[in-house]
Amino acid sequence: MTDLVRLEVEDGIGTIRLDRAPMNALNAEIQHGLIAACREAAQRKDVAAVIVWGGEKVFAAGADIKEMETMSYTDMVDHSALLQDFTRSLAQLPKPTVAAITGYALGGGCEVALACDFRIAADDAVLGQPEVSLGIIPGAGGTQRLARLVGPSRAKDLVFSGRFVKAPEALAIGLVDSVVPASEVYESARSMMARYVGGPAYALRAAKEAIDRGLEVDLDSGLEIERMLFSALFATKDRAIGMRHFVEKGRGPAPFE
Ligand code: CO8
Repeated sequence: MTDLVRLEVEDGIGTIRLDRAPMNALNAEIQHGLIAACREAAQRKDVAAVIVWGGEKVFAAGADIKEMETMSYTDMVDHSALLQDFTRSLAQLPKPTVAAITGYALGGGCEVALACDFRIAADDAVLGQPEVSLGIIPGAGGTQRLARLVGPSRAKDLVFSGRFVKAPEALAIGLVDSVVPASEVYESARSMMARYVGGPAYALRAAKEAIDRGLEVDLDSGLEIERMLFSALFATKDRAIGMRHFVEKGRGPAPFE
């Protein structure tokens, strides 16, 4: 793993820390690093949930424009799969994830946030997909995940204009889930993820997969995905313990009681 992306684990929560001053510009090294960090977070039993965090000042100001500037079409044909793989590895991480957004989350930075399950933003955060101003479009899932999250017309407004969106508007349109004082972003993300530590990991994983895969298919196919995952959970200890606890005590076990 690169020093530019670290997985730090404490009390069951993994923090994927982007660390490339001054703006966490997402170069190829950071993209590979994020994939490796997601793989490690997915595999480690002591990680129940994941925060993506760029530090106190900035989440990420996008792909490294200086690295991209000299790339040709054929370079990008090879590289563009990596752009999508690194956000996909986050989107498919089989544990709850949250982006803790301070400062700028632009371009690829906004796309990293979009690949998380939830987004908590600082009150002075700024999000956006400004790629058109560079003569390109979002390339790490932004045209797809943004439209699914905020709807096609809002996504088109943001992508066509490339305008910067301040935290209150981001909250109003559903681009972020909550806005908190800048100094509290990381702690808010920790409190949110702490709910899942010690929880029924397979049920959470199945719930995430059913919702995310279901959104990509017609209703009947989605219901079939749900049915298979629902049935599979009857093979887990969590299911046996949870139901026994309810039958004996009249309620589900901690932490969801
Ligand atoms: N890439 C490379 N360097 C950057 C980037 C970037 N995205 N953003 C900022 N920097 C550098 C600046 O060049 C500057 O470097 P230096 O000190 O050497 O001159 C340093 O960071 C500080 O930046 P500023 O002086 O510009 O700081 P300001 O506070 O004045 O402005 C902004 C901050 C508004 C964030 C401004 O830097 C900016 O607009 N940055 C570019 C934002 C942008 O266009 N992002 C989209 C990039 S394209 C993209 O993400 C494509 C997505 C496709 C796939 C994604 C895969 C990862």
